[in-house]
Amino acid sequence: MPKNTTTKPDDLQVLAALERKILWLASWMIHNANHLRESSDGLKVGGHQASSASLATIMTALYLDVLRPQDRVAVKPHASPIFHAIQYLLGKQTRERLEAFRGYKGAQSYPSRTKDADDVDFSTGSVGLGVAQTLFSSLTQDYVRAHGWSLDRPEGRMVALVGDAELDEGNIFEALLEGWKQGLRNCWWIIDYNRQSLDAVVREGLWARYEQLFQNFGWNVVIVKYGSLQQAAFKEPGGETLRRWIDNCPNQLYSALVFAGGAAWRKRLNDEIGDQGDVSRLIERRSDDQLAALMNNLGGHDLPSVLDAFHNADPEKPTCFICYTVKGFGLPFAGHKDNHAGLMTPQQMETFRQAMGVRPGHEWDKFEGLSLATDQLQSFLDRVPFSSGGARRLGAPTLDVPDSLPVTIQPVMSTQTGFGAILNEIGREDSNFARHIVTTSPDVTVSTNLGPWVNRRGLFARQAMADTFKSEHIPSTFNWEFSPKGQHIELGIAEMNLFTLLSALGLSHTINGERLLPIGTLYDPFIARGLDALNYACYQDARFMLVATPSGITLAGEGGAHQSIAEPLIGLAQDGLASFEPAYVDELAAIMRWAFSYMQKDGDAAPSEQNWLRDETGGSVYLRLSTRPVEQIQRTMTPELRQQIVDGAYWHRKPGPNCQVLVAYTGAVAPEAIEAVGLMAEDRRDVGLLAITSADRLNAGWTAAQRARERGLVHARSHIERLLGDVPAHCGIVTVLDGHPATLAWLGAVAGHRVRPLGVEHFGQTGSLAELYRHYGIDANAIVAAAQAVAPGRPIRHLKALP
Ligand SMILES: Cc1ncc(C[n+]2csc(CCOP(=O)(O)OP(=O)(O)O)c2C)c(N)n1
Ligand SMILES: [Mg+2]
Repeated sequence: MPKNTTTKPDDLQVLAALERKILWLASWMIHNANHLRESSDGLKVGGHQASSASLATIMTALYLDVLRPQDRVAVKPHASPIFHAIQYLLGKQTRERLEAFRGYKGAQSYPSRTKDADDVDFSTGSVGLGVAQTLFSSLTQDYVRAHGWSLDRPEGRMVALVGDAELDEGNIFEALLEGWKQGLRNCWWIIDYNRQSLDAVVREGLWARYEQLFQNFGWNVVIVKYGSLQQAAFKEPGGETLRRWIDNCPNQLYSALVFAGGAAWRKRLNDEIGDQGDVSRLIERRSDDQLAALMNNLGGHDLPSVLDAFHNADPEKPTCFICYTVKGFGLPFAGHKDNHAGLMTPQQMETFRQAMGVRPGHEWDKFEGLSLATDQLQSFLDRVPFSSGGARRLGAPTLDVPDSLPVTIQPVMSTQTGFGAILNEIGREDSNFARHIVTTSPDVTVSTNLGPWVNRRGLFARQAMADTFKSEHIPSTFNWEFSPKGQHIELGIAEMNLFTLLSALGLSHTINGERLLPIGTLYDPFIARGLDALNYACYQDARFMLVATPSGITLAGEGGAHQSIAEPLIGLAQDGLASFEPAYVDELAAIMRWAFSYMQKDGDAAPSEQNWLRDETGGSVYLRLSTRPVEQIQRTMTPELRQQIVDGAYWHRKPGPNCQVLVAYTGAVAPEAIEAVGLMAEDRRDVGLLAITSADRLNAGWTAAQRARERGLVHARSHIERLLGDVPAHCGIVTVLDGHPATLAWLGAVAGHRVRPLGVEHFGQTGSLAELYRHYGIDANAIVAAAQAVAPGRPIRHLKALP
């Protein structure tokens, strides 16, 4: 039920004073940063000043009155200065960082969980993603509580401050649909309806589309259009005429008049509704300044209006607030369509400083220029509920991971089948570890082999839903029963939602104080579909396991639309994501075992001397798996082998001292690599076979070790440097994977060997596996031909002519 809390008049007065202060500090911060930049590299700060001002009132109301410690907020990227200014007033941000806004180690241009020091809840920057993150965080909170965790903490509201142009991002609508399916609650999206984007003024009447749209998805929509001055004026004789005029005024014209000021308002209003008796008198009673104040008094700049709207929201329903605002409100370029990158000139800033009563040299003083007593202001800030709850970053104990993940290895098996089997085994257990795993998939649960796990652990929904096929006794392989205890969250197809949900689940330890071990599955090529959301999740340091399968042209019959090429390069380059592509199921089990522990790490220990990787800092993990059945190796998993698999490579066949050529392979093309080595054994000496389980980790260790040596640690050696250390300089290397050849091409630079990288560079097509491997040049014959080219010698007898 609505709380109907109202804010006391004294507090309103303080809030109004602090709102002015916040706008001042934010504007000063940007002005200051601009001078800093201009003097160094001439770059101007863009996008912040006008965009921030638009949200000053709303954010003052939220942070200083409405929000509670358990609430979490995604702030529109360009409102970052307002956020930092508020944190400064609350004692959570330093003056030094504000002075260095946008500078080295200063407050960040866009709020950042990982780079800012003042408790950003959700990073923003790529518009649309922070908005969806709040929705999935609310679902995550429900998941955690439904499982009986974090019940000693009050439920938080997940709040997004959304730019109106931000709503053009499709991922927001994908999230909306998912929110409806999952029974979203405790979620607020506050739209800063300033009717301006970066370039210009937005289309007319968008608010009505938003209203219908949100209502269709089960949201409450609250329109905060008129401020209290306007509401009072509408009650005066002629007020209704004025309201109609405001309602019919096009966005562009309203913005232009806001910019032009009181005299322009008067002329326009008189021209259009002037000779209508009462309304003329309503206009005449006001000076130019008063008229401008009235016309600019949109709901989003009126503390009583926004406070009233926020305090009366119903937590059981998601709520969208459409708050009318003016971009650049309170600043000289308010409303101007070109104001996005607008900056106040030194003269304008000087006028603003005087109007704010700020003395030169006192620009950063917290209460400078405010007429209320310092004690009153400080004691108000000390009582602000939002900052009364101690540390905002929560923690959760590390979950014990079993020493090994058991799995029955069939003689011939794919890594995808292995993944399903490993999870199925985990699903049998009633351990704390197993209980904290949560899986999710965008409508590819069954085809990525999560089915057996889901059969054991059930699907999650806040309300139980039976599997009708089961209750009707119709045989089915899969048990599709939903309950609050289920451990699989089934998503619609949108991959953006998968990554945003993983981002939310993967931050549960710090947001909800309960750690989850999220695993998301999808087809490898569709990583590209959600790539920005994946990048966003990593940037926030969310922790999850991404299992991408099937992958590559190995998926022969499916054709080019389903065959991934570039994803191994994404795995190599994506920060915060350790990527693996195992060939065998015992490798996969070793990697997953390590990954569950890596996902939980949060230390700052120095890199390990064994691989030069910073494993103690932890991160997320990407497993690129395949549906290709591969003959498995019968072997005992020794601790040494396990470590090498995790470090990224091991000798499948160690080369002899006179090795002329070695083949380095990754993933499901292992049989081709093995076959090729066999074919050339008679004609090249000591051929080696290097199994690469993680090009990413090998590469990262290699660059880190080089940097360490450059800093003077002369003995630093990475794993790949050790492996290739004894390989003679004249030895050629053929690398091969079912993905872009550049993934492994760098291996030649490690110790100066000549490399011929094989892989897939062009869109695939349908065909049999043998046909496609031959066509794209990653079959055994192509490997042999490449070996002959990089390691000349007598002709390799088994080599056939290439197609
Ligand atoms: C994904 C993405 N595309 C483009 C941008 C560049 N950009 C930053 S703000 C903005 C427009 C913002 O308009 P709105 O959301 O209405 O906020 P306002 O500036 O009006 O406050 C754009 C296009 C971005 N940050 N992220
Ligand atoms: Mg806008």
